[in-house]
Amino acid sequence: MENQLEQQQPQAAYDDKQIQVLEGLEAVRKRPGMYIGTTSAGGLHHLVYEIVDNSIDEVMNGGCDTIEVTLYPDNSVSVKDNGRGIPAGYNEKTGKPTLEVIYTKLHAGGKFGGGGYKMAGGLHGVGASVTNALSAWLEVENHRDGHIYTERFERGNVVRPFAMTGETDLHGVTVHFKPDPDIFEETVFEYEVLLKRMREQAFLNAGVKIILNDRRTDEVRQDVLHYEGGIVSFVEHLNANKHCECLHPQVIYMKGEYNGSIAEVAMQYNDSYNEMILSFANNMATVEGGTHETGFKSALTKVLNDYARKTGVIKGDDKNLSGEDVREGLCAIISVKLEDAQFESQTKAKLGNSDIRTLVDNIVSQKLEEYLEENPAVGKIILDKALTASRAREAARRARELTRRKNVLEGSTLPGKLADCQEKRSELTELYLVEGDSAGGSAKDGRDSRFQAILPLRGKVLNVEKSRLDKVYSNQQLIPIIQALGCGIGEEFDLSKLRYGKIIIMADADVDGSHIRILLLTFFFRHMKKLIEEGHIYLAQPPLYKVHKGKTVRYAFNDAERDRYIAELGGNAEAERYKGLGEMDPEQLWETTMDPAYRTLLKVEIGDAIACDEIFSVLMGDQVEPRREFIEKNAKYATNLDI
Ligand code: 1YM
Repeated sequence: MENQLEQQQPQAAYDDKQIQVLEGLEAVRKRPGMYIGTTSAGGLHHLVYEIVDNSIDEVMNGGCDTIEVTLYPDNSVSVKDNGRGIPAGYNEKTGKPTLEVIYTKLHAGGKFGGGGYKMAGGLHGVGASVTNALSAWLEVENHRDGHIYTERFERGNVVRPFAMTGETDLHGVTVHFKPDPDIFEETVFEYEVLLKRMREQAFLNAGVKIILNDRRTDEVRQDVLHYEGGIVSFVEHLNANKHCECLHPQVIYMKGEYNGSIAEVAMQYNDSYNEMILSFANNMATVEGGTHETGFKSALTKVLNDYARKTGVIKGDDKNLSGEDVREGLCAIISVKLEDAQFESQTKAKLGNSDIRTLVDNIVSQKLEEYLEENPAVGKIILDKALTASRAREAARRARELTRRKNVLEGSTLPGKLADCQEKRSELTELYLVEGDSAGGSAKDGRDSRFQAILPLRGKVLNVEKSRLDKVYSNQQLIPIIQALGCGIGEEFDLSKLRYGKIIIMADADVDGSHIRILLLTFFFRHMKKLIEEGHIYLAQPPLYKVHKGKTVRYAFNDAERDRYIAELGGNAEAERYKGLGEMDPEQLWETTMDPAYRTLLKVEIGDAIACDEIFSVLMGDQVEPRREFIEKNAKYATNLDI
């Protein structure tokens, strides 16, 4: 990236290295998106990660065990570590202080030839200079070899030169900076976002202590993140937050090394029906997986099948357990550290190094087999879980076969209640899932039938969080939805067959409506996640009030809007509260909720896969107490509770 950039820049007429350095940071300020993704909240937090990453590198190199991150009232933030401190010398080529080079030169030396585990590619590792370029000011205080060295920058430029400013018994680096409000749309850090990232880093680097302080209000908040158990603690944390039962008390942990690369795996089964595998390469989440994940999955399936045959649980011609069978209820973390990480895919979130697949496969094949030999009771529990999953999958397959023979789940039959649209190109079509027959009737009459299809839903949808696949596939409320969408489900899901580009859930703005929304979202999240990931699922926003005076009518979507319209139309104006969609006539429903020119749709997105998994488990799962706690904690966010 650095080379490309330098080529794109006009050739400097003067051969002054200082100028070139400044031009480098100018490029960052001109196109910040290229370096940190966005200039909204995501990019803002990224500035902190870049600095913390340097401290984490020092942890990995064995020089540092404590990192402290502090937020201040002026929206500045400091990161302090107790590592070796930055070398205090001068750069041979430029004659500039090493510290200054790190903070002013893009990509200074690809992790400075230090032999660390810095990543090549992706947003990660673009480094401290990017944070400096995008900060209104940044100060470094470096404790090394008994001396304190400081330097200050503003918008990437040196304003107080590098100098020795004192003596010290300590060692380590403190960086204090304030993101530039001219660059960022959002300048207020979100504590929870930083906390999540710092916790993740603490899990991934066993033993490091990360302290997070919030000094922005009188009530100082502090979290100390310190896990001697590393990724074992990570798995315990994830399973505890899911509020399900673990099937065996101990997390299984495996680690191995080859050719300078290290791989670690921690895993534990719970009684849910979902799998949760999180993978990391050099402490960065690889949300699209990659070779480390593939190696893990294939070894797991192989080891458990071998073990099942060896113990006689599977015999002779019996079918093998599938990958999905052995991963039902599995929570696992895979973390690899390697020198030259290669990333695939657009988002650089998929690891490509093929030797890592072999490494992880070997470790899991060997260590898991040993573990099962030594812990036959746990082995039995895991096989029981996988066998039950396998039987359920078999039952689901039969249910699907049966319904398929009647052409039920295939696109060829459409549900009787569906009022389809004329348009066939799915980019242009919309399917409204409407709560209740009467609202369904209004929607049918009010819609633009050229591109809008309506499927009324009667009664409560199945809670799939508590149901196995066979029940899902034979459920009378879900079958029409699966049929209408046309893209199949489970192993046969095929996004290219989707019949509607937008799937819009339209339910009342009351408790029952919320329940239907969450049940449908649970179904899509657990069984057709791609639809959410690819942005096909929407929530309709029906108005809460009709404000009218004479023939003038306004629709209000919240109380403030209602009051504004009443004031605008004059004191006699009347406001009527809609009790439900069914109360609106077809024209009103079209005007307020379905007409693309005026309606508001909320697109459903998975911001945070772990948080989503937890929320669905807590809200829809077996245990009542965590649900009560969640609702109490979040009730304040519910704006229109109808009791
Ligand atoms: C709050 C941010 O940057 N800590 C930090 C940075 C470095 C070192 C230690 C370090 C690295 C090496 C040797 C090495 C850096 N040094 C360099 C460079 N904290 C923070 N702590 N000695 C110390 O990688 O070989 C770059 S970063 F280039 F000078 F070595």
